[in-house]
Amino acid sequence: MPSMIPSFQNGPEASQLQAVALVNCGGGAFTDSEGNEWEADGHYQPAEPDSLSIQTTETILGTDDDALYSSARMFRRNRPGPYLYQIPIPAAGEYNVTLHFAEIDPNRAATGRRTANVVVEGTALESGFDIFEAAGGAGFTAVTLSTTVFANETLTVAFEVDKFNPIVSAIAVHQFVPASTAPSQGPSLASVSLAPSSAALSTDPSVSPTDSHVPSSLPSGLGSDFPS
Ligand SMILES: [Ca+2]
Repeated sequence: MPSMIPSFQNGPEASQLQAVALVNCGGGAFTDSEGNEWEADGHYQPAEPDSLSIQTTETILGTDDDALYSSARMFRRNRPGPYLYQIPIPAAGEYNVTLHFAEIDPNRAATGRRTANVVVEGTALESGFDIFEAAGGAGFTAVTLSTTVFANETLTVAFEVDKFNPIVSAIAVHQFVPASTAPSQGPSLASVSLAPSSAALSTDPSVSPTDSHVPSSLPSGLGSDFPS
């Protein structure tokens, strides 16, 4: 895959992020506005119908890539877990993981109506993560969480039920590549907010430095309901 994020500083030496896996949870393969190629949903458990793909036709705010967020994998809380993505990676090492979310069910478009613990490689990234709240109190709005973890063979993202059914819109896994050996050309993945100067980084004091929220502010209209 061509994805590169130029000029990312990883400690004293410059490095770049190269896509290892870009998964469009709940949706099909597509190429985003930056030319990154996302694969169709996969690597998840439990299989359908214990988890479901949900979709909306509403516009998604806070992104140029509505298609990434207008579909989501929904894990049904009353079906057997655990609720996981297990994504193959090429080698043991450090990986950047960015999880993409948007609340696309209008019945969940209020604070506290859908919360989940988000666990990456066994470490809690967020407890009681509330997509709607993270988006500044807005549905149909793109939000991301990012972290860097060490992983070997597979990278596991787990969703633990807190309130209602966990959902996730997309998962991006990037590896760090020294700038001196990285390809010099390639589109950036604009939705991954890693640049220290990014104005999109959250100022929420409850968010740890390894996380980033990218909220927008406008609510949206009605959509369809989804099964539980
Ligand atoms: Ca999706």
